[in-house]
Amino acid sequence: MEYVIDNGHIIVADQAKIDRNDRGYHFGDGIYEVIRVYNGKPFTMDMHVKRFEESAKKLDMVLTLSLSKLEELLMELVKKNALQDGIIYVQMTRGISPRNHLYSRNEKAVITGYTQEMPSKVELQQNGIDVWVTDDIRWLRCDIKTINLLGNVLAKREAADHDCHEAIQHRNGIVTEGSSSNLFLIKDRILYTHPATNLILNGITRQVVIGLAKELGYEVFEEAFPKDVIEHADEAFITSTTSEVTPIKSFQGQVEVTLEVGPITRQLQEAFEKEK
Ligand code: PSZ
Repeated sequence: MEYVIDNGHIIVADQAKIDRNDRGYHFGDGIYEVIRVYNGKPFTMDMHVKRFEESAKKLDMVLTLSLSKLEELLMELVKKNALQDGIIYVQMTRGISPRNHLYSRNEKAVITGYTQEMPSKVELQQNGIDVWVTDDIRWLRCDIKTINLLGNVLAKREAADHDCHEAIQHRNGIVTEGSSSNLFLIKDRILYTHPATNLILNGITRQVVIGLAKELGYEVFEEAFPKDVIEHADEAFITSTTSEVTPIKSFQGQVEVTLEVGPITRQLQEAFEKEK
């Protein structure tokens, strides 16, 4: 039997109901997190729930349960679904009310969630992916993990239409991030990635990988760079909860570069494997 979180409670999946007046449907008015589970154990759950709370605050929403209660609830769901290797998805919408742009601060937030088996993408991590370079058309609060992801989904579709696995976005020539991942370049043994500003989501995997790189003795420059410098990179990879550390073997579209999967990317993949 599959269980889900419905309005903050764990119930049988078939019995879950979504209200058609949920503000998530009307406006994409909500937030989410995706948390990786390895061997039945959530990975960096504390960082994810903290970011969930921060996303809520930035959208003038209030979490209706404490972070420790939320962690307990998610752990209970993992156990009930006997999830071994996969993800937990959790989201909170602002509430249920007839369509109206103006929200009230008395809305009762709706927390839903589910789990899904998902093994690591070993083949992609071994061979690398092709990425499509395109304009970043998103709003100016990409630091918030909102369910409103139109810019991201259009970029992902555009990438797939060019047989690429991920879109790498740039804003006026400055590279920001992937449609659902963060980007790292390596040049002369130094790692470069966009700083954690309002223009990117500060990925949990990004933060873990920056920590691991520093522990391994590498310098990490959290600096914005123009898309033209991609041509001079020695190595490149993306990070995310589901892709972990995935090498890039080519950039296509507005930048055309072919890359080998390099030794530092491999070293970081190994370090990440140990961290799991
Ligand atoms: O399963 C999926 O489709 C997932 S799991 C994580 C994401 C998608 N996306 C995370 C993400 C993102 O959406 C953007 C715009 N930038 C960076 C990331 C990476 O964040 P973490 O490392 O926290 O998953």
